[in-house]
Amino acid sequence: MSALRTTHHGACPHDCPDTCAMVFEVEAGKLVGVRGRADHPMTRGGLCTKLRDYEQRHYHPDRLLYPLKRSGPKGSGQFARISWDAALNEIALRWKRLIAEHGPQAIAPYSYLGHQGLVHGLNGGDAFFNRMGATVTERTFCGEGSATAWLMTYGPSGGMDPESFKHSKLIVIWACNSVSTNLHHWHIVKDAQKAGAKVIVIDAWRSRTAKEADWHLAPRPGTDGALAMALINVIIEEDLIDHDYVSRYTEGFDELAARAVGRTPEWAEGVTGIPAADIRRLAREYAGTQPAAIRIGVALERHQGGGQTIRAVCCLPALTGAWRHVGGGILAMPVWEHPYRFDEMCRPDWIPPGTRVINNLQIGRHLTGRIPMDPPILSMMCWNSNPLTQAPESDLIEEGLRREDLFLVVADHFMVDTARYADIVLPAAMGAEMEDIILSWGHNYLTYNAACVAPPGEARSNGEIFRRLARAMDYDEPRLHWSDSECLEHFIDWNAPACAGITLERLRREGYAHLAIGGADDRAPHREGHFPTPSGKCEFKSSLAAGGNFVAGPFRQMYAEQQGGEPLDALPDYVPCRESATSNPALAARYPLNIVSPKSHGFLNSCYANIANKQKAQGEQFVLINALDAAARGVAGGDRVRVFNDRGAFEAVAEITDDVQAGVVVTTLGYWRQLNRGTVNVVSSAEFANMGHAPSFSDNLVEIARLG
Ligand SMILES: Nc1nc2c(c(=O)[nH]1)N[C@H]1C(S)=C(S)[C@@H](COP(=O)(O)OP(=O)(O)OC[C@H]3O[C@@H](n4cnc5c(=O)[nH]c(N)nc54)[C@H](O)[C@@H]3O)O[C@H]1N2
Ligand SMILES: Nc1nc2c(c(=O)[nH]1)N[C@H]1C(S)=C(S)[C@@H](COP(=O)(O)OP(=O)(O)OC[C@H]3O[C@@H](n4cnc5c(=O)[nH]c(N)nc54)[C@H](O)[C@@H]3O)O[C@H]1N2
Ligand code: SF4
Ligand SMILES: [Mo]
Repeated sequence: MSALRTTHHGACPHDCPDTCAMVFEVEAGKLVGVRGRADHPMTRGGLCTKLRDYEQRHYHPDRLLYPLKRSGPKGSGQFARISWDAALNEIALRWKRLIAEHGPQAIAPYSYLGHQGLVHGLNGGDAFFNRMGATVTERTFCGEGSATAWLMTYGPSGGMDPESFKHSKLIVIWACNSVSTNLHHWHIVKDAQKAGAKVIVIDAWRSRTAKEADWHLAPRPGTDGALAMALINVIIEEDLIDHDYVSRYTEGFDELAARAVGRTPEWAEGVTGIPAADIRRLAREYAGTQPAAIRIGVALERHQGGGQTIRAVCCLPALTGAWRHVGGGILAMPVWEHPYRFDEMCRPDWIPPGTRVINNLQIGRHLTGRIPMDPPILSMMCWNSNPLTQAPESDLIEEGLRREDLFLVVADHFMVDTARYADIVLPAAMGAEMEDIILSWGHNYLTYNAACVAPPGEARSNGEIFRRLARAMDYDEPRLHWSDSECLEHFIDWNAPACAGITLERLRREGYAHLAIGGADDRAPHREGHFPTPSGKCEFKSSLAAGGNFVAGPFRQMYAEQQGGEPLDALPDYVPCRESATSNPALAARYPLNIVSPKSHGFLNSCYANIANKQKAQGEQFVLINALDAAARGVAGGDRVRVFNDRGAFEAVAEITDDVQAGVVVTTLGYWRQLNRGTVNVVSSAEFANMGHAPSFSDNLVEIARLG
C-alpha cells in the first residue's frame, strides 16, 4: 500500500513568462511529483522539459542544506558547516562594523528573478536593505530597455493578452524563441497557425521557433531598427495607413513620416541584409491582414539602438489600426496593469535621500573600481541571482569577487558560480517549500503556490532569511517581520478593479485567477485609443523624450524611474550597433563575428546547468558557425574552439550549420563557469544600450580560433 498522496496548488517560480500553474503531489511529507494544471488555459497540463521532474531538483544530492562558512581561499569551494546562529551573528557583526566605519552604502544587495514570488522573489530583500540605507542596485538584466521604449510610446498599458493571439490572422514573432522560452504562448500561436494565421519569425538565425514559422526573416543582429523604419516607410509611402486611427489616437504622425522618408527598403537591405522586396512584402502583408499581432522578445533591446528599435516596432500597430481588434496589437511584458504594491513590498520611502545607485550589469566594474566608488562596495548579498554566470564582463566580476576585503553573502540552492566565492552561504528553500503568489510577465493570471513540504536540512525561504537578518540587525519595523501570509495580504491591491472577484482566500482555494482586465476573447485595450501617456495618445513623437533617459521596469523599485541627462530623440529611428564595421571598423577588423547568446533550451538561465539529465539534453557548450566562416578559420565540425575578444575568452565545440548566416555566431546562455572553460558572458560587454540601461548582449564582436 502506498502512503496517502495529497495534491496542492503550485506555481512555477522560475524566471519564465509562462508562470505555469502546477499540481504538487506529496507523499509522506515529500514532494513526489509535479504536473501542469490541465484546466489552466495557458499551462494546458504540460510543463517544459526543465520542470517535468521538478521534485528531483528539490532532493538533488548537491542541494545546499546547511549554512556554510568559507574555509579556504576565495573561489576554492572550501567551506565548513556552521549553525544558523553562527551565520547570522557573523553577518550582523560584519555589517554593523562596516556601517559604523564606512556607512551603510558600503553594502549592496544583488538579486533577480531566480524566484518570481511576490514574497520570496526579486524584491524580497528590498525593504530590508532600504531600511539599512544600503547602496541601491538597479536591475536591468531583462526588459528595462523595452519597458522604457514601451512607456514612451504607449504608457503603462498591459498591451495584448497572450491568449487573444488565437484570434490573430498574422503573427510576427520578433526576436523571441518561443519554442524554448515561451512554450505556453507558442501553443496558442500554433493553434492560430492551424486556423490559417501566417506566422512570421524575425530572428538573427534559424532558431527552433524560426524553423516552425511560415516565413523566417534573418536581419543581421542589432539591425532590426532599420527593418522597422523601412516597414514604417512602406506603410506610409503606399498609404497602407488606418487614417482614422492615426488622426484620432496618435501623436506626431507628420514628424514620423518625415523621419521615415529616407528609410527605404533599399536602404534597409544594405543594413539588415534582408532583400528590399521581402521588406515591402512584409509591410504589405502586415498592414493588409487583420487582426495582426506582434510578440517581441527581450533580445530586441540588446544592442546600442535597442530602445529606439522597440519604439519603431511599437509604431506599427497604431499606423495600421491593428489595435482596434482582439488579437491585434503588440505583446511585450504584460505586467503594467497587474496590481502589485511595490510601495509595500520595497518601501522605497525608506531609502535615505541621496543614496547612490549602482547597476547590476556593471557589477564587475563597480567591484573592481573600474567605476570609482567611495566608499567601495565592501559587502554584497546575492540571492535569486547568479551574476558570475549571468552578468557581462564576468572575468571582471570574478576579479571583484576574489577581493579579500569583500564580504560576500550568497543564498542559493546549489553551490553556483557566485556562491563559490562567498564568505557565508545560506541554504535557500525551494518552490514547494514556501507559500507565495508568483507574478507573471507573460500572462495575466495570479498564480498561488502552497507550502506543502518542509525544506530539507536547514534550508529556509528568502522571506525567513530576511526576517532572521532583520532580527540580527535589530531592525524592529513591523514590515520586516511580516509572515509570508501577512505579506501576501499587503503586496497586492486586492481592492483594485483588476482584482474584482479575486481574494487571497479564493486563490488559496482555486490556485489561479485571471485578472479582471479583459482576456482571450475581449481584450482590445486600445480599440479607441486610451493610451495612458501624457497626451492620452500613442506617441510616435514622445513627450517623455525631453526629460532624458530613464529606467523603467516592471520589477523596479519606484525610485529607479527618475529621468535625467541629454534629451532623447523625440522620434524612433535606426541606431547602429556600437560594435560593428560601420561604428568601429578597427574593432571589426580584429573581431569580425557578431555573437548572439540567447537562452538554452534545456536550462533556465543558469538553473539546471549542473543537473545531469538536463546537461545531457542540452549538450555541451557549443558555438554555431556558418561553413564560410568555419572554412576561413580552418575549423571543422566538432572541433574545440576559442571564442574571444578584448574582454576575454571561452571554449566551445564548433557546430557548422547554415542556420546561421556568415558573420554571425550563436551560443547559448546558462553554462556554469566552474564546469566549463569560460562562458559567453566573459566576452559580453557591460555597456548599456541607449535606453533604460538595457544590456547589449547582441552587440558583441568576437573572433574564433581552432584549439590545439
Ligand atoms: N528554456 C529557457 N526558457 C527561458 C529562459 C531560459 O534560460 N531557458 N529564460 C527566461 C528569461 S529570463 C527570458 S528573459 C526569456 C527570454 O526569451 P526570449 O525573448 O526568447 O529571449 P532570448 O532567448 O534571449 O532570444 C530570443 C531570440 O532572439 C534572437 N536575437 C538575438 N539578437 C537578435 C537581434 O538583434 N535581432 C533579432 N531579430 N533577433 C535576435 C536570438 O537568436 C533568439 O532566438 O526566456 C525565459 N525562458
Ligand atoms: N549573454 C547573455 N546573458 C544574459 C542573458 C542572455 O540572453 N545572454 N539573459 C539575461 C536575462 S534575460 C536574465 S533575466 C538574467 C538572469 O540572471 P539570473 O537571475 O542571475 O539567472 P538565474 O540563473 O536564473 O539565477 C537565479 C539564481 O537564483 C537561485 N535561486 C532560485 N530560486 C531561489 C530562491 O528561492 N532563493 C534563493 N536564495 N535563490 C534562488 C538559482 O539557483 C540561481 O542560482 O541573465 C541575463 N544574462
Ligand atoms: S520554466 Fe516556464 S514553461 Fe517551464 S514549467 Fe516553469 S513557467 Fe512553465
Ligand atoms: Mo530574463
